[in-house]
Amino acid sequence: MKSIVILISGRGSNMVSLINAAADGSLPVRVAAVLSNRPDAKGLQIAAAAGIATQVVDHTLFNDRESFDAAMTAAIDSFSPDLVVLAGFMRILSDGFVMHYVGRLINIHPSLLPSFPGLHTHQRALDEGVRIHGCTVHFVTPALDHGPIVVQAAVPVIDGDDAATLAARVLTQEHRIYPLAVRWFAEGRLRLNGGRVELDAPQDHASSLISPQAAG
Ligand code: NHR
Ligand code: GAR
Repeated sequence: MKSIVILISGRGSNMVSLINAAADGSLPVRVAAVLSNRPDAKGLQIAAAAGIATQVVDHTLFNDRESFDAAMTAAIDSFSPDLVVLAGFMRILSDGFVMHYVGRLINIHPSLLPSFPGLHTHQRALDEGVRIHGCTVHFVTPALDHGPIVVQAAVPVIDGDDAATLAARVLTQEHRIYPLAVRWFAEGRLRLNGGRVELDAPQDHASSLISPQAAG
């Protein structure tokens, strides 16, 4: 079975959705470890309680991004994962880190990329007056939040929304599409082709999911 390492910085609800899916058999991967750059990340206790190895690489103890990334790489590689999964991980990663994991590093981002890369996506979506918002799973490339898109889910923006209500609506969809994307990876069905992701043998999934282009 393929194994994954999950990187978090905080609450870890996306991490929980992956751990639960792996536990109930709907996601055929082993969660080898959960790593955090913050010692106080709530998700660390949840992972440990689930019997998963946890490790902290505290970014405040490093002088620069490169040395933090080198320590993070060493910690990750000690578990030999097939896939590295960013789940609410809040540190921008250096080009060297990203290239070390090319094709096996994914992120979930709380907007419909390429709209709203970076931080504070829900408030920015409200400020722009968009009617449709959502989330994106993408392969990570050196260009922040611009890697090939694996799957997206859309939600409506509803009158009276604030950043918190909108974030909660998006988060529900994040918890659906991240296990789905990791499953597709584990099944070997994702192919990178000219900066786009193709999904081999597409099968039924909910209509709110905008799936990658089906491979021939
Ligand atoms: N690294 C690379 N090279 N490429 C990507 O696409 C990445 C990445 C690292 C993280 C997640 C991303 C998101 O989904 C992600 C994608 C953090 C920041 C940020 O500005 C931006 C985007 C993302 C994650 N972080 C600040 C920094 O200086 C710190 C913010 C904080 O600690 O609260 O690193 O949105
Ligand atoms: C999620 O909404 C995730 O998409 C977002 O932070 C939240 C983490 O929640 N990620 C980013 O903003 C990355 N910069 P979680 O810790 O409960 O999974």
